[in-house]
Amino acid sequence: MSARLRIGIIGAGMAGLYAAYRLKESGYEVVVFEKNSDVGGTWLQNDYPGLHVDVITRSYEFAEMRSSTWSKRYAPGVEIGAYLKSFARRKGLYPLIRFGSEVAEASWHDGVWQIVTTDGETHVFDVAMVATGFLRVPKMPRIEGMDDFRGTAFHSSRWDHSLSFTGKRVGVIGTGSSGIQIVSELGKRGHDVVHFIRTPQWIQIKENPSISWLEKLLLRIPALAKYWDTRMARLRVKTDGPETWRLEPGPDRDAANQRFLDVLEQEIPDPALRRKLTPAEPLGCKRIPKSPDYYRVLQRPNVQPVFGPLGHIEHDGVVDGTGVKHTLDVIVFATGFDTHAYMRPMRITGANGVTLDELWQGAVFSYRGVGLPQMPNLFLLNGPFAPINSLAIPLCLRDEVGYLLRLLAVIERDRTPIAPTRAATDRFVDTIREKLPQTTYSLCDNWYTDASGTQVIWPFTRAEHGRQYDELNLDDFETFGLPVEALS
Ligand code: N01
Repeated sequence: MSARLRIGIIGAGMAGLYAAYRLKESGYEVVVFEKNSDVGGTWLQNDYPGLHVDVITRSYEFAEMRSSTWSKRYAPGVEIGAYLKSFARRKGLYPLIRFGSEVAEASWHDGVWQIVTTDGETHVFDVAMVATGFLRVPKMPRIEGMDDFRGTAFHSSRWDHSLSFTGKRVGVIGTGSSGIQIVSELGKRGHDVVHFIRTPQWIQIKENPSISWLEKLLLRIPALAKYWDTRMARLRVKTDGPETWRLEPGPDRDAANQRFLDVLEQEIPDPALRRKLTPAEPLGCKRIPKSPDYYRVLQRPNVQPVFGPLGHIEHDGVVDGTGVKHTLDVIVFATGFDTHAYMRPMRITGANGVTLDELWQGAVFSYRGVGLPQMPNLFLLNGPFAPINSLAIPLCLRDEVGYLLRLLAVIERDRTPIAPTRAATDRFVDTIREKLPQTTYSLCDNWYTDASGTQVIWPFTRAEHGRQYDELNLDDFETFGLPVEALS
């Protein structure tokens, strides 16, 4: 182990950048591996038309670099991308990052992590930190005939910007946040759009006003910015209800349900269409897409909703489940991500040759979202059971990285690698599994659901997420002895 820990971070998205910044500030030796040519991760790869962040953007910033220049309450994706680049530049992170450097494998040998990139280079670290995210690997469905399609087809996170949509008929498959935003934008631009809706989703209609020049001025003054943020937080509770409605049944959940039904009634005058757009699944079991205008756009003459499962795909279009053919020039697969890939397909091998795939056979899990048994000195950010639905990512990272910094100080002080024990990890996972059935997340299959049928999500409050890290709980960890030569 070197005098100051050498730490290899995998990924330069929001998590990797934030960790790199905090670790660098603490004097650690940091190298970041990033397969893309710039920072941003999800916000670099997703750049479809209409992309906006769906949390109030002032709560989507790092506390260490506040911004007063967002154009809208829910800022366009391009502004988030620019913010992350600016964070990396202003915090001096670019020199730490090896771009175009994809990690193929990481293995624990003789008390260090060996990180091997796809170009065959090997790098050695005391600690590995995996910040690869969970919305990274596109999920493409297998639909009969899809390879015969002669138009242009792509996943929402691989947008073909060379394509002109003028005069083209576009089919969008999927009603998650991506599909809703894409259909709204293309529809508003007047394109001919067919939206394939296999399962209607609950959609929150939220206006997205511009932030005026006066507000931007106020946001430069910390006391006034604090007032603005408090006002927004209150507004959020008013429109979204208290965070606990998802976590336990009761009147708040019933009230939320009624609010959504009222909005459907207001937005969709045609009862037949309203019936088709009213979800059968319980509110909140899937992550709720937000949009100022999706329902209104869907009722425009240039936008056609098609309900039910797809039939098959032919060379010039999609045949729906009732046998009707929809002739198309373009198909956008807004079909989501393999959210449980996490650091895979990287090959990760921990102590005694145990691999990540062996550890996660059947189900993904973690210790407090950040650690794994048998993986000494390997830490995850936004790992399994992180509060990815309820807490804005920067706030989640503040909790996680704060805890990891304290753990790293112990590792450096004692010069001993550590990993959570299997027993402590099982206790943590059991607490989560016990609580999940009360939450809305457990009420349907969604992208949190793993192969064993468990929703991999934080089922407690935001405050409890922070509080779980109050104590280091070193008893939950075991040490991994260094080889004799490393001790000399
Ligand atoms: O993906 P999803 P997403 N035939 O998994 C449908 C974040 N995000 O990319 O419900 C027909 O939610 C599937 O249908 P069904 C956010 O966390 C954030 O939209 O399985 N349809 C579903 O409708 C979000 O939750 C932002 O019946 C098929 C859709 O594809 C997460 O990313 C913006 C199908 C997948 O929905 C993922 O959202 C965008 C098939 N064979 C995303 N296969 C912002 O904050 C799948 N579907 C900006």
